[in-house]
Amino acid sequence: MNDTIAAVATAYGEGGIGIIRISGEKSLAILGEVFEPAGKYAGAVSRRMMYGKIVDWKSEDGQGNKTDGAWAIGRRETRDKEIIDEVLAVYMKGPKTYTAEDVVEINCHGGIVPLRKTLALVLRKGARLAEPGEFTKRAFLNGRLDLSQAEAVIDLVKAKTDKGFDVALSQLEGSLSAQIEKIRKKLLDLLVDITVNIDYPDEDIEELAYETLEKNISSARDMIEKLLRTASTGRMIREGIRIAIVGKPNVGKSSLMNGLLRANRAIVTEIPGTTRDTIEEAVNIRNIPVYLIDTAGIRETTDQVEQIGIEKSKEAVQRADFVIFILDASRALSIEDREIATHLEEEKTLVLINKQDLNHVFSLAEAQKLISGGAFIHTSLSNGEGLTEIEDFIEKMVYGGQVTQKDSMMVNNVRHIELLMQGKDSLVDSLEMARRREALDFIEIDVRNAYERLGEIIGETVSDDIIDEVFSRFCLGK
Ligand SMILES: Nc1nc2c(ncn2[C@@H]2O[C@H](COP(=O)(O)OP(=O)(O)OP(=O)(O)O)[C@@H](O)[C@H]2O)c(=O)[nH]1
Ligand SMILES: [Mg+2]
Repeated sequence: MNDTIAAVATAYGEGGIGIIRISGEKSLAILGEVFEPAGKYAGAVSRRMMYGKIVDWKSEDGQGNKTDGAWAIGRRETRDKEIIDEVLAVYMKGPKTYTAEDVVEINCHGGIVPLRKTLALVLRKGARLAEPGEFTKRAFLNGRLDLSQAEAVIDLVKAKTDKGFDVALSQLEGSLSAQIEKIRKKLLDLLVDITVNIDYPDEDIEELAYETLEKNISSARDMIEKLLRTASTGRMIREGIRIAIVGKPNVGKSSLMNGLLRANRAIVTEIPGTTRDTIEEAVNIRNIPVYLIDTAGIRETTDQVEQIGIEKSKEAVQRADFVIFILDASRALSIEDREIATHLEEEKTLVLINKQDLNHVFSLAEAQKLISGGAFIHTSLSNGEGLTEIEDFIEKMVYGGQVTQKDSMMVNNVRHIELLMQGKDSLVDSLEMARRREALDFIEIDVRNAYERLGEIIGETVSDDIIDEVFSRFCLGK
């Protein structure tokens, strides 16, 4: 923690500018070693941008050895130097910085070579190459962010949709932390009550104590449940959902794929068996990242290539979060339709009765016999009819009707969900014990456990391994 770290903070590649970030005690000193300001200069002022050059001094000491020039800032040097880049540099004094340490940022010309050269020089002057996420980790270790906020930083960077970004931003601003703190405060009060009662068992307050205990435990449990209810939506917004499109050949699967993508991605022909391999494409549907998987039509076949494609279709169904099953209204329901239906879970399936523009040869009731619980939409995909209803349906399914779209407070991180569930389980156990009027010592153990699990979310009671694990998911320079 005491050393000074540096990394390229911008994306690798060519760009208008590229930024080297340095954080730690030696930041300013290192800047002084590598930066030569243009014009008159009186010393670095915090948060003031300076124009100048990155230079590698080539001077010699009395013994003829090359030495590095110290403190170029403020002194016009006449010694030999190699100019590395022309830059804008800024020094930001801690603790009101990203890492809560002294930070320097050097805006170089964006490009792999200038950045690499400047970084190499900065490292030679005493900085160490930062690990992925180390800047944010320092912000956490220095108490500027809690762990859930630090995790929100990764989500912010990796957000795939506006909605995912909103959720991450709200979490970074501390919305989740505030909820967790509220529940923990409640549990802490509970623990104090329990301790008082354990310590003074003679007082005649036992019965009352149990009643209040029950009330408080269940209220804390309700608060956790409320957070957990936002979880599946939150996770889908963050990670996206995989939707497999299945059906027998020629029903219009690839037409749906193209319709939702608003592009001719998959080949559509009147020949059954056109799609032979699964095709995956990402699309943003109402701000939800969706991975669409178009599959080969499932049927009995002796064609080896088609058979492999069909195996992959079946796999796609297994791996999908949701399935769109297409029927062709103009052809009778067949063994193939029935066979496919048996592999689908009704609550995870949307059935499209496609080709509405042609003659219908079976009724909705007949289709419902195939897969009773599923939702049905009538479509005419070659004309783009029904696409809006399908998108409405996906949106409704993801938001589940519980969370309004504007509400950005959602739990979306698997680690947080797991800890909330563990916390809830402990509270359920302790509630049971309170109802059975068991000894307070036992109840205390579970309440304390819940308190600690919630603490892990914000990083108050968390082991180093978990911290390392969390930050290892960051990119370099963040
Ligand atoms: N009349 C009519 N034709 C449609 C409709 N939807 C798709 N088709 C036609 O049906 C044929 C098959 O469409 P595809 O989208 O290729 O069907 P698929 O399910 O991907 O077929 P495979 O890849 O062979 O499994 C094409 O000629 C489409 O133009 C529709 O709503 N009405
Ligand atoms: Mg197809």
